[in-house]
Amino acid sequence: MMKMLGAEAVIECLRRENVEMVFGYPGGCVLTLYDALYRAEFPHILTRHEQGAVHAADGYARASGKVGVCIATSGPGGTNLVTGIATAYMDSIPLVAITGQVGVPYIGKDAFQEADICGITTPITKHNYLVKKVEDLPRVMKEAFYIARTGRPGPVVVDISRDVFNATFDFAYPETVQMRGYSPIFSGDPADVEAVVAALQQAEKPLLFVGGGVPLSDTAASVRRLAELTGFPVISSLMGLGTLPSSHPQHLGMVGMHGTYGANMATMECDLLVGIGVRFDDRVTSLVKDFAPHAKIVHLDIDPAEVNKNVRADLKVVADLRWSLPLLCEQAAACEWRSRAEWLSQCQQWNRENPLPVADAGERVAPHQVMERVKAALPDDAVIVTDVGQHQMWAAQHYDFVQSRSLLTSGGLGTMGYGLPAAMGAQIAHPDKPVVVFSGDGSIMMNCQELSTVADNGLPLKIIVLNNEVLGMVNQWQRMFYGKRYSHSSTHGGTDFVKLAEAMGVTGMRVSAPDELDLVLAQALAVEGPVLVEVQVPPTADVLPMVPPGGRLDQMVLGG
Ligand SMILES: Cc1ncc(C[n+]2csc(CCOP(=O)(O)OP(=O)(O)O)c2C)c(N)n1
Ligand SMILES: [Mg+2]
Repeated sequence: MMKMLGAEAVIECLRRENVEMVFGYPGGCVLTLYDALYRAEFPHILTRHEQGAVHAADGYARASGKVGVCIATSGPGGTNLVTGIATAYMDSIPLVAITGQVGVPYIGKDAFQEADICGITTPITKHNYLVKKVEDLPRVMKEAFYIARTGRPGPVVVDISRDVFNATFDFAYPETVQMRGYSPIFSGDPADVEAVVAALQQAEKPLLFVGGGVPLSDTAASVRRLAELTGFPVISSLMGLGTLPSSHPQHLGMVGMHGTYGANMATMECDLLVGIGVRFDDRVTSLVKDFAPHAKIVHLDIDPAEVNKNVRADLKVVADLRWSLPLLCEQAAACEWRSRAEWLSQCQQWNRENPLPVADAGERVAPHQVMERVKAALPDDAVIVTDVGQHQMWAAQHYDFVQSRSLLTSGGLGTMGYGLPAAMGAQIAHPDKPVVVFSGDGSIMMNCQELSTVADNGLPLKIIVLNNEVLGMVNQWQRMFYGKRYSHSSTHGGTDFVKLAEAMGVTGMRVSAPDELDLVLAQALAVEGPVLVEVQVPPTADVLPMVPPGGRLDQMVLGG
């Protein structure tokens, strides 16, 4: 037992949880906490907006596999976290967000800077807590970290009254967690795995489908082993990219709205689809009734609520992939696998005959070229972080991700403004790896204040802004589905991104013609500190293929 202030206890809890960095922004209700941070010299990065802090914690978590932590004050501090918490929730990212709350007697009185952050975040957190008694603090913090990282990971909010920070008590950190109503599973039923192996054996046209659960559970090596043992083709959701490199002969690429021809056709033609850590998002399935119409569906997931949520499953294995995949591999290794070479070569042929269409860029730089040249200039362990829009899809299509956790992107919520702050977190997690952001002229503006944080902390990010002077993805939909009525989707090229970078203390560079690309990229990568490179790309390039909304996966628009 140690006597300490509630504020000091929070920091002690972070130490006990082996937290190495927190991202935050101070204010009235967390002043005592910040005073304790000052005295304890606990590692903390001051962002320029609370949304920056929460995305940074998220990027840190995605890159490292550890729990990300952010801090904000009550009221507007807490509400500024909301988009980031929802982003993390949709992609199952382990986060603990600590918010200050007004004094206990003031709660519910519309006190200055009061917002019901637990009420607001209930639908977008795995769990949340309001702490009104200092004695509850150690148990709540212990539970918060436990809930965030175990089972299907997710964000947890701990809302702490300022009175708790200011109270003194006898601190003791619990050794274990005991909660009624929460017991995350690890193992499943071995009989379910046997049934899956039997189905794999029988299928004529099997297809493995990997999603975000694979990087989250660090099981890419098992997926690869299963693929290579069986010889089955593999497709990936946006969140599963990096599980198998695009260059792997069995990997057909991304499936869904902007998926490859091969991945989408294979989905339509397969007779067995094995979903591994996926949630059958509508960007993958399009209309569910037309999704994988000939296939028996197998679903491997840790969350029983995912099974039969969007797509009915014929077979399921509800367990941690760290349990089910090794067992599946073990049993697969003991089987004879008859050749599916004909099926695999059919899948490969689809991709060969219909490669990803590339835009004609005219005088400007073609977006796919940006992805390919950046890839060529970077090592395989570089971390790529994207914003949301066309540039995100071009990165997913044309950058060859060869390692798990090498693509950080807001898949579920599609949050513009995610990229730059998430990359700060990734760079903190991996100080020695190159971290590159692909952003757009729209997205970068949503958290461009964080350029100042990047410069202040000397984070050597390389930020590549694909400037098409439009909210390109919106513009594309208006071009394709709204009679070219470009309602409020142009940014009119009004921003000088080089000057913006320089104003924030970040080196700015510009690429305005294709022949400058390699040279400027080399110059940017040679700079030790942060660099923003604006690349001028054409305003009317489309992301293709595209499955029009409501269409079937085999009804892709391929070109023109
Ligand atoms: C916070 C937020 N607001 C609105 C949208 C809707 N939206 C999706 S993509 C997009 C355009 C993105 O523009 P930009 O960052 O320039 O990327 P581009 O598509 O041009 O590559 C918009 C507005 C969103 N995803 N997120
Ligand atoms: Mg744009």
